[in-house]
Amino acid sequence: MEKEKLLEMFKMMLLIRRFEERSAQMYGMQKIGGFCHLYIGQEAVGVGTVAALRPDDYLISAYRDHGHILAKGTDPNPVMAELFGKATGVSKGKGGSMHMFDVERRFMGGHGIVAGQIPLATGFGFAVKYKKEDQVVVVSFGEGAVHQGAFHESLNLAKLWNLPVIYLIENNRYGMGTPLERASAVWDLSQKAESYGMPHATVDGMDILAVHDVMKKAVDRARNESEPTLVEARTYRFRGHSMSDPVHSHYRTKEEVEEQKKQDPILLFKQKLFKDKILTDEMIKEMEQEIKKTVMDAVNFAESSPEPSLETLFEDIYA
Ligand SMILES: Cc1ncc(C[n+]2csc(CCOP(=O)(O)OP(=O)(O)O)c2C)c(N)n1
Repeated sequence: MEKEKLLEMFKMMLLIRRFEERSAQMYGMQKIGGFCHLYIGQEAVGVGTVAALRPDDYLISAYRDHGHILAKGTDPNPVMAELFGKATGVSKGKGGSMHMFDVERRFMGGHGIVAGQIPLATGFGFAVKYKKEDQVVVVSFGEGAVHQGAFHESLNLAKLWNLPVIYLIENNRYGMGTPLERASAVWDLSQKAESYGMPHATVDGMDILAVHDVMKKAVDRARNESEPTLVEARTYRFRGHSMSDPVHSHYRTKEEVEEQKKQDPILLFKQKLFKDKILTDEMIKEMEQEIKKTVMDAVNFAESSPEPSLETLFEDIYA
């Protein structure tokens, strides 16, 4: 991969991390309300995936979606404004953290119902094939979603009709406070694809280049052969399930979280880029300064934006 692309990927991971750290601070100051699930620790999965896509490919995710929309290239200003519930937000301030959306960049949400986005992705895949187009659809979801019927129905149809969809499990080991071992009879989740005769792969979700490689193969298979793939990325979330869940809750130990932080995907990628002499301390310093400004500009933009007006209360809703 070219040096520029590697640096771009590194910078995107850093932007997502700093954006979310600031969001957490704004949440604490009650500038952001409602549900808010941070992606901190999982950035390599989203950024590595998007790096394997074309801009016109589709990405759709669950409620832990800030990283996905930023990785897809959406301006941080309307993303932060959405968190603040402002009219200038990507969903006009009516969706909030869980319901980011950017049709232009083919980011199709932001979905609050566990596994709700999986059949939608299958539908996008069907539409692409029906219209004889060549985009690829990636749907990201947590390991908790694998036990929903919608996952199994989707995989069956995707293989039956050979749809260009990649089902991406972001296995961060916990569905809220429930570890995978307490929820799943099978721990090797990509095996689930075997029931449907679908190709599958498992990847270290803390290693952005490994994620990119596996996704690239799946993307090529989807685009060139119209064949779906199930990918399990093994990752970890460093923060609580949502802003209402403390980092060190009763379901995991402080030691476990600290141990996992040694595998911080940003740290690992940084070490690799240093070793390959692509990145220097000076460059990181410059990036950090630029990102800090980008994030603060987004906060100021959100802060100074208007609330959605009362007249728009019944717009953009189905009833
Ligand atoms: C259908 C449905 N059931 C329950 C919930 C409540 N809920 C929200 S998040 C969550 C855990 C999901 O875990 P996972 O899919 O692994 O994703 P993660 O939060 O780890 O990213 C649950 C049970 C919901 N939103 N939707």
